[in-house]
Amino acid sequence: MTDLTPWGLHAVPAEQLVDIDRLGRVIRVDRGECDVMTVDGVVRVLSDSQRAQDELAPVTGDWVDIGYEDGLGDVVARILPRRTSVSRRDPAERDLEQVLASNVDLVGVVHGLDRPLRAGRLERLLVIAANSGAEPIVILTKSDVAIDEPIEATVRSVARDMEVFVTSLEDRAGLEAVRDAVGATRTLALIGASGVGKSSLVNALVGSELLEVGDVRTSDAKGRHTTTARELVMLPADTGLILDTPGIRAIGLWEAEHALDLIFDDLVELSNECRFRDCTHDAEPECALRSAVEDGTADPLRVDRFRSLAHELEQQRVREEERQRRGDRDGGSGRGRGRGKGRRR
Ligand SMILES: Nc1nc2c(ncn2[C@@H]2O[C@H](COP(=O)(O)OP(=O)(O)O)[C@@H](O)[C@H]2O)c(=O)[nH]1
Ligand SMILES: [Mg+2]
Ligand SMILES: [Zn+2]
Repeated sequence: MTDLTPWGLHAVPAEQLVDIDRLGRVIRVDRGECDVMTVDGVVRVLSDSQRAQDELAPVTGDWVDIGYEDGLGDVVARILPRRTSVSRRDPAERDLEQVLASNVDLVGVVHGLDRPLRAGRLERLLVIAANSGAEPIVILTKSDVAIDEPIEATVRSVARDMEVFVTSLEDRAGLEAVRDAVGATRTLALIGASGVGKSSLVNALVGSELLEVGDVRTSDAKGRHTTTARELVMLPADTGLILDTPGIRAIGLWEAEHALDLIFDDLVELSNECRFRDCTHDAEPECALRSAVEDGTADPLRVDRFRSLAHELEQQRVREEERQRRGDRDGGSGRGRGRGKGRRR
């Protein structure tokens, strides 16, 4: 019997566990099938989203109820409500959410110190991390081959009061600290570009070459990468769980207004002093953000990035409202392509 407690079971509210037939946590998702950790060990389960669930496809980290269907075998019958979910805008479809991982406690935004860091990219990843409902942290890898740029200072200016870990696999620096931050029964999801060292970090923490490392990347006909799955792995001696994700290039935000406020709380606070409540900090008179830029107390680039992210989310909201109005008119017809991949809220 596998004890599901180290897999994070205690975080599932008891009332969600009534009427469950076979409980398990999704530890890996492949096309149409997934691996689910259950009391009987890992079970391979069919997860054809189109068939099983119209709107909700299982993602790594989900708690699910496994059912059985004649001719199909084990299937994902139901996905329990997600406590947290890391999601972005689907890169293939502008107005669809794509969930990358669920029920995680920490989201580590990973960057390699061997390459330059664009503050705007880090900000986007942090907004995605914070928007999940989990705690965002930053992990800077490869300190042994760090380039001569003030990356940590940039990270500080963007991540401000978040925890920042600096690691190197060369001398295992920082690894214990990351492991301690995860903690037993908790899940850390890693997100970041390809090649920054996410899978190597997991392997180093696990103590074996469990995950594939290096710039291995193949594409299917549609040009998406399909190599690395999102995988949930247990650290030795039940000291926590890590969820590795393939490198993400496109980091479109999805309904992340609240997280934007968290990452830019200083600017949000300042904007309360703008004359207009709906100030876009563009050409309006008596704009507190523009004044702060003019008198040198706010970073003009950071203010620009804040404005453009806020604008992106606003546009998305407008489109969503329009779609809902249209949907109401045609009586809610029109199933979207690829809808099973995410969830429209
Ligand atoms: N020098 C050095 N190389 C590292 C370190 N961590 C990862 N790498 C290398 O970075 C490359 C990409 O690592 P990988 O884990 O596949 O990155 P991922 O795409 O984020 O999963 C591999 O060649 C690793 O060996 C480190 O701490 N120091
Ligand atoms: Mg990897
Ligand atoms: Zn303003």
